[in-house]
Amino acid sequence: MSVLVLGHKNPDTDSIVSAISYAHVLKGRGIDAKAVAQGTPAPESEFVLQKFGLTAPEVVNSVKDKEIYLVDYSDLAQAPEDIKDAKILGIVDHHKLGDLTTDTPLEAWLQPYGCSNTIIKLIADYYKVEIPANIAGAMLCAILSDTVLFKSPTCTPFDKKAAEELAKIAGVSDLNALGMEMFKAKSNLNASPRDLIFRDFKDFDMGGKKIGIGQLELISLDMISATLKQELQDELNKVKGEGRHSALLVLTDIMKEGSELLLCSDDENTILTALKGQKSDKIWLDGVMSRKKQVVPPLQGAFKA
Ligand SMILES: [Mn+2]
Repeated sequence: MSVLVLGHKNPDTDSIVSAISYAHVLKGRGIDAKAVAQGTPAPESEFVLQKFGLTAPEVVNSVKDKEIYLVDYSDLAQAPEDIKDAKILGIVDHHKLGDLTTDTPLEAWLQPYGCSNTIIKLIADYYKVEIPANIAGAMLCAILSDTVLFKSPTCTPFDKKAAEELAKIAGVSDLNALGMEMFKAKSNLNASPRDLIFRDFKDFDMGGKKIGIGQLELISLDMISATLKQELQDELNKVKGEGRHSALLVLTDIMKEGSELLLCSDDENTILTALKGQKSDKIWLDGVMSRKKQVVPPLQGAFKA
């Protein structure tokens, strides 16, 4: 039986591609591994898979009695419901350390880099596993996506170096052009307000409060009409009502390098203070591009029990 390589819920490009690239590296190490995912690819990931001729990982919702490697998360809230009945063999991640625990020793590769695929490139180099051109191209896209074309404050020199090396393997010469093509695919708003909110959405436990944060990265926020914005706010209010203390939607403008915040919360003031946002006709967070580095940590701090 193959071991499974599995990213987080509401998979983004890094999560989908990490499963594929890490399964490849594990195979190179003699481990029979299979990439799976907790959902179908979003438009950006679909573009990446198609561009480099890769197949979407099979969707898996249960991991009971399976041996698994986790990529791009270590939070229980991001894992399948029955993860406690699985054997976790290893983790590759670049987020804050989550609340998963294991019964047995595991292999953990955690680094504060901009992308899980940057870490996977280092693991491939460490074990001298060659990366084929198509997987290298997808890994490059994951780095460009997670670091927002190297503009996010999460980006490190390791991400740039890995991206350059992967671009060489993939035969990509213009990283910026590839990135813009990918973000154009990502800026697809042709979905229901609910699907847009949940396209890249994560629930966090902050001092016992369930706080859900979605993010949409767009080439320009001018793409969002006043009507759509109102529909997103109405839907967000419903999402908050589904057992959450707060629901946030971070609308990131890639070119302006900042985000507009939509919010529904039992305690708006604490959130606005933590994020240094001011409520006027809209909440603009200048320079905020990264949920994991600029949104989650101040909120965790504000809601610490
Ligand atoms: Mn990631």
